[in-house]
Amino acid sequence: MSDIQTTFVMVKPDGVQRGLVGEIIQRFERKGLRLVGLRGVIPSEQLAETHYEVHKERPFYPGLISFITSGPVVAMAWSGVDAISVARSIIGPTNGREAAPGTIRGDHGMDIGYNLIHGSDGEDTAVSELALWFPDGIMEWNRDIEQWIYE
Ligand code: IDP
Ligand code: MG
Repeated sequence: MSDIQTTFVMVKPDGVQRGLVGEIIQRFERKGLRLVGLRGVIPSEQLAETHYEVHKERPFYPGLISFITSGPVVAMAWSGVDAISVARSIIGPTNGREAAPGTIRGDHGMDIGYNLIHGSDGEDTAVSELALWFPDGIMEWNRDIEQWIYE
């Protein structure tokens, strides 16, 4: 089995405030992704600014930083074949009003900024985001049911 990836996923403050943490984790578990990191944190300005550095010239950036630092987030690492694109499709497109029902944002979101969850958008960002949010590394473990997830 090639192309095993690990991706960074984060329940944003609106998802935590709305009590959607369990619901969101369940979707990734149920899909067959393997949980390799989980951490609750109230992000510092520095952490949020580093995470969203690519957007720093965008008009929504100041609001995005104050939103992400406003309360607890749940940082996660999920592993599996093509985990990066699989997670993005579970999450749905940025704007909840346009996201299809069945996706997390499509089922629970009505906004482009308050969109409940983040997922890495590529291999390079997954590596840098995992290093940023899990500086002590992620969990190395084998899952007994793996043989029933992949042929
Ligand atoms: P993504 O999270 O779907 O990858 P990006 O375009 O990378 O979306 O934007 C990062 C985050 O910035 C979004 O998830 C959302 O919270 C916020 N954001 C993006 N575009 C807007 C906007 O036009 N207004 C307000 N917030 C935005
Ligand atoms: Mg993005």
